[in-house]
Parts: sequence; C-alpha cells; structure tokens
Amino acid sequence: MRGRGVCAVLIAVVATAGCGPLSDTHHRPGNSHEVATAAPVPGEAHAEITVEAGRVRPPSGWLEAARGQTVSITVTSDVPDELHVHGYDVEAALRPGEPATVRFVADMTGVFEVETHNSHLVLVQVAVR
Ligand SMILES: [Cu+2]
Repeated sequence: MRGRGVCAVLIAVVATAGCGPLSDTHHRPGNSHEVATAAPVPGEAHAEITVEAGRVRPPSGWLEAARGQTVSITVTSDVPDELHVHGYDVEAALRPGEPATVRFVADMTGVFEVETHNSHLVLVQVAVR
C-alpha cells in the first residue's frame, strides 16, 4: 500500500513539473511521428516500444491520436515492470521479453504520459486532439 502512495506522489510531481519529455526536442517537426509505426489494426494510433537496459526505443516522443480513435501501445521490456497510461489510467503488467499491449479509446483530449512504474521511464506521450 505504501508503494502505491509513493507512486501517486511521483505522478503528481511529474504532472506538476510537466516532466522532462516536454522539452523542445519533442516539438521538432519530424520527431513527432517517430513512434507511430505500422498500425496492427487499421485506424488505430499505434506505437511499438522496447525498453532495454533502461533505454526506450524509439526515444520517447509523441503518439498522435484523434479524439475517439483507438490507441494501442505495445511495449516489450527486458525487466518486470508496470505500464501506466496517465489520465486514462490504463495499466498492464510487463513481463521480461513478452510484448504487452494496452488499448483504449481516446475519448479525452490532452497530452497523456505513458510510463513505467519500476524504471520510471516515460515511453511516449499520447497527444489526443
Ligand atoms: Cu504512473
């Protein structure tokens, strides 16, 4: 229970601070669609992300979605972790080497961080317009 509380505090801090990933590197044109690779289901906004040795590939960027569009994010981590989509509060357990996919309908507009709870990495930011 204690760990949960600490996590909530961390999320609040990240949300307040706007967090590092909102740096100008992520606003560069040409960077924005880096993570939006081939969609497994037509019409979905999809990102395929690998976490290996504490690094995120492709480097954390934007995944753009239209309001009402389905977003799917597939993550493969080399360590056990927990995936969390902020705002939508979608979570998934990550098991080493096993791709896990979260899928949700983007019915709220805004920018939502997708992070890992154990390694504290921001994997991608979902921008819903
Ligand atoms: Cu979180």
